[in-house]
Amino acid sequence: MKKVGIIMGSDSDLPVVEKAIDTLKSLDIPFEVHIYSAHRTPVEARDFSINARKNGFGAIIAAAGKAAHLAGAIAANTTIPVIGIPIKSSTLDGLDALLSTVQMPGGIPVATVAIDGAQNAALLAAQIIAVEDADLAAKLDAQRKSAMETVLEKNEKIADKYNN
Ligand code: RP5
Repeated sequence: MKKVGIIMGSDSDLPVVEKAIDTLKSLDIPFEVHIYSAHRTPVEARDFSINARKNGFGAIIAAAGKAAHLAGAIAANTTIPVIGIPIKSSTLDGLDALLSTVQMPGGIPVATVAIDGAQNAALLAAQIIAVEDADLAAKLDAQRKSAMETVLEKNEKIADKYNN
């Protein structure tokens, strides 16, 4: 199975990024985690992305806050799908990171999830890997079904409480 690369701009992003790690673990998807910054370690971020395909990655998650160029800088050097997580780590509550990540110019796509949306980033990476992996696709379908059943159980409880 292809690996997912998880890159964060700083170790201060880890509390959010851990949700992506946990989600990939729950699906038995192999991954690598690194701290590379578009601004503080641009050479390492570039080297990772240039070599990502030959190193067996099928999707890359890039999490960064503030002037969050990490996802775009990685996407500039690979055609492997890049998913950006804008991190809420500043006085602007993540809106700065959201706009920096989502507003990519034409030609270099970054799939941007919600501010601190680490779980969805991991699920989207899993769905990308699952295009060529039927077992993983079945696991994702089962997870969706279980989540749907949980909501329907809650619906029954709330209906019992208020609709009689
Ligand atoms: C960004 O700046 C990082 O991704 C982090 O969200 C933010 C703050 O980094 P630290 O100053 O906490 O290392 O590059």
